Amino acid sequence: MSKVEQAYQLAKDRYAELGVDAEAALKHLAEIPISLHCWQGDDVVGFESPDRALSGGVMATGNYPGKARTAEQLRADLDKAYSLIPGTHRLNLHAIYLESDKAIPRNEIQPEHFKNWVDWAKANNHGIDFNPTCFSHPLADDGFTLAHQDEGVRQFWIEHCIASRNVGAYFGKALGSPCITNVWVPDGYKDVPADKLAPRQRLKDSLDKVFAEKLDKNHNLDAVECKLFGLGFESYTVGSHEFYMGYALSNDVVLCLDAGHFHPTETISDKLSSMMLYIDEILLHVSRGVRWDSDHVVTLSDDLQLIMQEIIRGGFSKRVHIGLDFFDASINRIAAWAIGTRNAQKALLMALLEPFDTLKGLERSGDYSSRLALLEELKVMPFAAVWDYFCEQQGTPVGMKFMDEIKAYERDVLSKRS
Ligand code: RNT
Ligand code: ZN
Repeated sequence: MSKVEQAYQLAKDRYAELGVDAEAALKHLAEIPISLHCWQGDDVVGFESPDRALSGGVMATGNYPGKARTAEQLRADLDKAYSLIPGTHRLNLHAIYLESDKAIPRNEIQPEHFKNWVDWAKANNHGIDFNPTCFSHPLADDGFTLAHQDEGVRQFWIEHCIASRNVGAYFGKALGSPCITNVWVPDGYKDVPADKLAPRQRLKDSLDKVFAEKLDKNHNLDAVECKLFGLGFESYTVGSHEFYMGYALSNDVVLCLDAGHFHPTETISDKLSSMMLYIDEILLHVSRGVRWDSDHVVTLSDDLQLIMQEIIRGGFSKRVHIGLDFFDASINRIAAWAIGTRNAQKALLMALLEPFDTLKGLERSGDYSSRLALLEELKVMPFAAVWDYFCEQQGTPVGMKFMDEIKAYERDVLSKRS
């Protein structure tokens, strides 16, 4: 028996004393896919027009060497990342990650431009999720897309979103797992607008046109993502939380909640138990806001633990889809994926190892002192031994060993890229 397994056996007994089945927790954890966002691998550049600057109120800062510049490189980097993350996971693609010999206008993207991604996903057992790219484009330069005043510009973005849904349906059909196609638009103003209503009316009208054709939900699931602010869009965002919550509920689409898109003390974890009473499915963009930025690498914070607790306590692991959304160009990009994803899984495992019935019992009987005591004791239970065992069981590196692999890949592959 390996040292890792010995430690696990001891930890398993400790959890059993609390009435928690560690074996069952690991089985459940292995069944929860996390959708890795392709855009961490190249600072949200894509392959459509590599010289185009990132816009839309998001920003990747840093200049760490070795970023992926071709789809082959990005897939190789993703393969490396997945090999360091226990379990089987999905990929979240953006429209600008298409592959084509000639320039394709965004409103003309087709499934064929994503064929290589499908072949790769099939070979690696990944489902794919998708996003229209309504930023980093001349027709988005004034900060408006689906809510633009100009009907022609609006129409262009409507067509792009429709084309993206069709690509999503192609992914879902080809891979036998529904693709969540998530619409996020940056639209908003730097300074306080006079008319907050008209852009929202236009966005609503555009979305109605985007979603007019019903697609088979076994292939494509539509989602919409709200935001409070963006860099340069500090005063007003058309697609606010209330806007999209209302839209998702009245139009039967998935609501996407990004952890970095709310006021600093407002948490998405607290929204789940409310929203899940009214909506079928939710998509999460697990992220970490730091001051103006909504996209730092996910750490094992209280915030993250609360999100995963709410998913597990509520029994929502099939109805809440977990995606990641961060982009840090100041550290090794594969390390960013591995660290962030492993943290999301650690938080899930912690939640799966909770004696939730006991906690509920204490609460019902009004024993809040014991509730607090137990919650705090849980933080020092031998969780790490269970996590290490999961990594070993799944054939992925235990502890800091994943960084050794990243360093070797950096030396052998990344450092040779110009
Ligand atoms: C932006 C949104 C959105 C993007 C990606 C690239 O604030 O979070 O999800 O990060 O689509
Ligand atoms: Zn997001």
